[in-house]
Amino acid sequence: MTKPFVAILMGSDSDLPVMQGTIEILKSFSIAFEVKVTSAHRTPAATHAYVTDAENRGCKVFICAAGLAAHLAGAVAGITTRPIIGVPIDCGPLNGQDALLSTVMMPAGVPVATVAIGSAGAKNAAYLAAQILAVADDELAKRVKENRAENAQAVIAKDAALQL
Ligand code: RP5
Repeated sequence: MTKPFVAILMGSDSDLPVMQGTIEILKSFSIAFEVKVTSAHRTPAATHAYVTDAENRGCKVFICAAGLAAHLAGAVAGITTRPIIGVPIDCGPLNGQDALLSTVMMPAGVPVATVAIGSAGAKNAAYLAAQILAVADDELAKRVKENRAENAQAVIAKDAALQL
């Protein structure tokens, strides 16, 4: 029996501050995860080996974050048929526009579900992974729905507290 988990891959440890948002949200849903620094360009063989091994050990969703010429999510999509969520990191002179296009513009047949550039995308990657896993996990689906309701309540409370 393998234990289901989410793998968070990032091209560099410099991506970690943004990807803390992913980690915190997966923790809040009690979703098991692993974090791996591995690069499509700098360590292609290690990336391939990790993805194959992680899938064999029960990885259900891969979240891949990279900046600049961000090919990590696409490279991982070419290795596994598990769902891939790509997070473009907002670093470098183009502030993540380069990473967004590199991540999202995949050829047909090798999809990457690409989220927004930077911290909102990092958080949405975790929410999206939770929603994917929740399709086959009623307890998790309940937690996801409760979280959505709590977030709505927080907005309503902020509106009520507005002092103009
Ligand atoms: C990408 O290059 C990484 O994902 C990172 O966003 C960017 C810069 O990496 P470092 O030079 O900071 O290691 O591959």
